[in-house]
Amino acid sequence: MNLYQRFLDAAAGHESGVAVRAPGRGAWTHAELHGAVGRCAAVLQAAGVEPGDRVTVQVEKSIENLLLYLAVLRVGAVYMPLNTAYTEAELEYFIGDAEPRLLVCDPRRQGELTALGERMGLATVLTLGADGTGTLADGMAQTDAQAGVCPREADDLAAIVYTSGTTGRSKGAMLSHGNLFANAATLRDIWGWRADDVLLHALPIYHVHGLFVALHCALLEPSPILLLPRFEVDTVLDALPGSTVLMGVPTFYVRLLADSRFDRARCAGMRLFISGSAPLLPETFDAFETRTGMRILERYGMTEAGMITSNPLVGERVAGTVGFPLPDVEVRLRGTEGEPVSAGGVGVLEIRGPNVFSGYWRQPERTAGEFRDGWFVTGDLAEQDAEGRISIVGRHKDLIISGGLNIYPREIEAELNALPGIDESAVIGVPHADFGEAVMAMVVAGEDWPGETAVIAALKQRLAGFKVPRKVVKVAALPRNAMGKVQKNLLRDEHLHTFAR
Ligand code: MLC
Ligand code: AMP
Repeated sequence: MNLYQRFLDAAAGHESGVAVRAPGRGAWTHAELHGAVGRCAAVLQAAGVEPGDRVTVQVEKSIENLLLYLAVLRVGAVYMPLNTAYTEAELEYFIGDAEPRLLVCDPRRQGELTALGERMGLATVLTLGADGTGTLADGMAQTDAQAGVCPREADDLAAIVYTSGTTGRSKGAMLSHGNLFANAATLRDIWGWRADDVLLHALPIYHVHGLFVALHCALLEPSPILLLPRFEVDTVLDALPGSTVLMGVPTFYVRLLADSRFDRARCAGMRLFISGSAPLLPETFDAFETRTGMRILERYGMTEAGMITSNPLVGERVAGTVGFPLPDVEVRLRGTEGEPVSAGGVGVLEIRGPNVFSGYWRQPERTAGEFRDGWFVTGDLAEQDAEGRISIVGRHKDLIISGGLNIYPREIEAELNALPGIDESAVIGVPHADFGEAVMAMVVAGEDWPGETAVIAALKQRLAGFKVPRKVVKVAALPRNAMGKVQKNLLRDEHLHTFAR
């Protein structure tokens, strides 16, 4: 039941077919990819990695990154990807929490992170560069050994992916081999994956969207992956004619539409554009259809469960809705006290299914707090129409989604409140043309506060750039309700047009 074995089985008989291509790195056949995975797995074992050990990975996207992920699965260890934008302070938290056996980082951060590792009692730090350099790559070049595939049960952990969640600090969602395989097989089927599909892959592979949703479909079919290092309009426009499927966050589609070269002719070979991770505006959906003659397929999911709902491959894709629950996922809507919601009403979406994670790493109480009678409480507010279509209409959780990346206001407020001169703060998301939402902060501060520019600079030292507020406004007081709770909705209304959409 090792998920990797499923990929290996899928590749059997296709050894000489292309598994993955990347600009400047040529094409790798399935035989080459899995041979390299076997060698990488041997290097991991030589570094002391055993089944169940966490392997923390913060490297640039590359074919090597892909094979490292597969090698971690192969040896039965637990893959723990981290956003490349995370600062040392952020890494310190993740490493302290997950206690990995091994950290793999970019060669450029070797000095800084080896020192961090030593301070934290982390056994080994290896490096891996996007150009195939680094100590891990050196190890692979020096070995012919192939580590075997470690047998795993469906419930055994395959990955821990940190997510901001609804309360407290970031927590590690524990995903099993069974969770990941169930979701991948369902998506391959409902999206009609084909052996002649070419996946245009421009998402980062440190989050579930790019790592699991996109890659697993292509690895299970199997079908070729064009692995781009990141989303860039020019590169994606060039790659579209040779591709058939693109998965992206709404910002991808907004940026493509802003370029007049993006047109019907360029999309002639494409069969599917999929959007998710953040709400796709109906105007983007409509503009896309007008320009290309195709309708974006919007789906909805989250780290803890992979994909949950999807618009249909065949049938009506409705703008502003996220479609139907996946065939093996049950959904229900509940009021905040757990009471059922009347037909057509809005409620918190709760879900159950083989894709749903088992809990947060070493956080049984927080896990218990996010399940109700065996159902996972997503924190998203939804409604369901008579046909069963789901629309996400809001969030019960205090969360900002910017360019498909989740930002947890309380984390930023804590950093702001720790700065000299700042008494208290409120962080909100406001509409933004490119990112969907952008981060903005209100601070209550004395005359001696260092000013907006210095505050932003100080936050950049501590937090990944995408979390840093684009604007910091000094206010006399924060609006509060009778319970003393900050009324963020009032702040959002007041600043709705700060970054006009
Ligand atoms: C980068 N920046 C962002 C940002 N991404 N700011 C806000 N929101 C973002 N998403 C900032 C950087 O800090 C930097 O700021 C500046 O923008 C330029 O950085 P960049 O790396 O060159 O940005 P760019 O390449 O334009 O990236 C934008 C993007 C990228 C939208 C292409 O963020 C992206 O690929 N997002 C996808 C995220 C994703 O995979 N989400 C799925 C999560 S899983 P400065 O100040 O340093 O210059 C999930 C479940 C599900 O949600 O349902 O899928
Ligand atoms: P993450 O925790 O990064 O996995 O993000 C999951 C959250 O992204 C969900 O709980 C939703 O709030 C949001 N999300 C994902 N897909 C969509 C979508 N299609 N529409 C609206 N929100 C979405």
